[in-house]
Amino acid sequence: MKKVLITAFEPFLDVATNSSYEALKAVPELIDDKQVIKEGLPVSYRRTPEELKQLIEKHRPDVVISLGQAAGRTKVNLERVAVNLMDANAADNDGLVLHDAVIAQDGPVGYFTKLPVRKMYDHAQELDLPIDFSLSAGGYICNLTMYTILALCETEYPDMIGGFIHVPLYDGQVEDTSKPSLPLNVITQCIMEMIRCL
Ligand code: PCA
Repeated sequence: MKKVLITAFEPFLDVATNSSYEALKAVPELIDDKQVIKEGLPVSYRRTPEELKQLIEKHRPDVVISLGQAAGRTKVNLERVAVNLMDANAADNDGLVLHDAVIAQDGPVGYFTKLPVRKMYDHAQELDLPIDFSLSAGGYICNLTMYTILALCETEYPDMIGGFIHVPLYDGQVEDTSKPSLPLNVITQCIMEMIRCL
């Protein structure tokens, strides 16, 4: 049976919940022939990479996908690339703000995901699910997490593949209904169908 580690983040900034975490809660632990292991991650430049490494070491998954919340996005986004950069105006949950900082001094400028994102996208189109590609996971903790996963796949775990999926806010999180959001169960369904493609 294929082992799939899925992580989601704790809340950050001024939103009391994190849509990635809320959506992941409802994902079953068995999808077809895949065992789904669900874990939470902090929103911290300093702590997140180490916690992620420990989770991978503990579970030894075949696939690792991290989920993160992206306010302002209208669809679930399959991230294609992680870049070697930490740069965001927002502070992390430890109060740290970083600009123009590299993740890995001697690391490559970026990594492409090896997740079957085209297959995932086509599957989503067939089911009429709100899913699209994205060429940037930003410069904050989500990009750092994706870069950390892909660096581990490249170096220590050559048989593992991984990537990152950004999800919009869910309906209950936005008071101003002109701001983009999706029903929470639709976000959960998107995640489940993406796991089915592995
Ligand atoms: N989203 C942030 C970090 C945690 C999360 O859920 C991001 O897009 O970087």
